[in-house]
Amino acid sequence: MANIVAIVGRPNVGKSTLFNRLTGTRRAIVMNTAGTTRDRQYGKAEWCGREFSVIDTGGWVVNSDDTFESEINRQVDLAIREADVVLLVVDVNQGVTEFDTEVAHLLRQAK
Ligand SMILES: Nc1nc2c(ncn2[C@@H]2O[C@H](COP(=O)(O)OP(=O)(O)OP(=O)(O)O)[C@@H](O)[C@H]2O)c(=O)[nH]1
Ligand SMILES: [Mg+2]
Repeated sequence: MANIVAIVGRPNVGKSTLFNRLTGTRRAIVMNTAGTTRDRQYGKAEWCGREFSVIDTGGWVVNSDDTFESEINRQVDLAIREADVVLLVVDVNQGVTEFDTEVAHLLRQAK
């Protein structure tokens, strides 16, 4: 797979909604509950005449002790390593929160 875009961000900001829009599908489950997406999911997208692969990921939880959340973080980490582009999604209504800032910090470390 080439041209991979990973959609990353804290829980419940609209990552799966964006995945569905980009892939023209309803494969990703969208719900107003944080932690809906768990496994990463791959799809094909075309935007402005360019084709690429897109990965939906679960919401990144900073410094979590919860086993489920740590496993989701591990999945996000795999997607980041694989991706050519990482797209950080934030909720425009809430603005940039401290969790967004921490996720951004982790992404910068991933170079
Ligand atoms: N108003 C508005 N609501 C949105 C938008 N995008 C997503 N939502 C809503 O926000 C909620 C969360 O959307 P998801 O796409 O499931 O969010 P997510 O980031 O994938 O969530 P997790 O998988 O739990 O991390 C749902 O109720 C969506 O309908 C948007 O652009 N505008
Ligand atoms: Mg989701």
